[in-house]
Amino acid sequence: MEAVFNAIQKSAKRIKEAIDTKDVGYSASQNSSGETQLELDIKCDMIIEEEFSKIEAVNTIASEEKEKENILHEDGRYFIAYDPLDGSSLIDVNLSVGSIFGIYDKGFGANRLVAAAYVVYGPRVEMVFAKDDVRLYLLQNGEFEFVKSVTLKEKGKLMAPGGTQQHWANYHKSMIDGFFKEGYRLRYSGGMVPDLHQILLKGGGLFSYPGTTDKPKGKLRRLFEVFPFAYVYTKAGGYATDGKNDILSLGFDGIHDTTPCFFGSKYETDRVKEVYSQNG
Ligand code: AFP
Repeated sequence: MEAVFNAIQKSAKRIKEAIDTKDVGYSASQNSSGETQLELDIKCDMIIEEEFSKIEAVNTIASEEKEKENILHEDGRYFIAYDPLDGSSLIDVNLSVGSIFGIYDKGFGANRLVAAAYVVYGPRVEMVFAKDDVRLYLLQNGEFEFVKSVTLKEKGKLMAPGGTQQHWANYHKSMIDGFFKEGYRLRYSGGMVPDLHQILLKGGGLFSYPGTTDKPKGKLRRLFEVFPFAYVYTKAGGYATDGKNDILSLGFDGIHDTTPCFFGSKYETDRVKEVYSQNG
């Protein structure tokens, strides 16, 4: 695991350099979700693949940017699913973006997660690594330095409601309105890494990306985005649900499968479960 942790750090430093130096142009290819890939997405994907290729413990990698998984070392135990540059459409407006990693043992699946990590490229570069607990690191003078362990409070103050409101279910809209009536403040940038990072570091709240009439299975991908953040939030003392089930109990159909998802502290996620068990 130490080697995987180091590879993530090396990748993050190289990605930060690529973000700072590379021209952002559009490539001709499309990823499996049909989005036009930014050259930078491809560059970041290659960086991570290169770093994991050097580690014998890494059996297979699956990238949000590639249609299929890729076997690296048949005798390795770790299966790693990653989103190399989540929120990359925010780069050209200079908002924060991130990389997400789910580290799975001997095969993919939420119940096989043994660690998860993400990196935020913002005014500063920070990394959160979750294994037994959740730890925050800051990139300073070329090295990631441990800052502190992170835990969520029982109840927070921030609300990050994703998905097109026009397509929300009525009960979902009433639930979100209810939180705002209780005094929650809106914090939504359109990048799940900085949005979830903010809620985590400020002690709690709710990030939601529900199933909607246009996207009944939500937008966010299970293996690359949802399972890793569910692991981080759960280890920090919070919870992640698809509305009814614990995210970490879910299966998946294909590596690009998506799911509705809600991440937060206990108070807010209990409310989600209550509302969704009575509706939908
Ligand atoms: P991009 O990588 O295409 O910018 O998408 C980012 C993302 O997957 C995730 O980071 C956000 O939480 C979510 O999309 C935002 O989606 P909406 O634009 O529908 O709110």
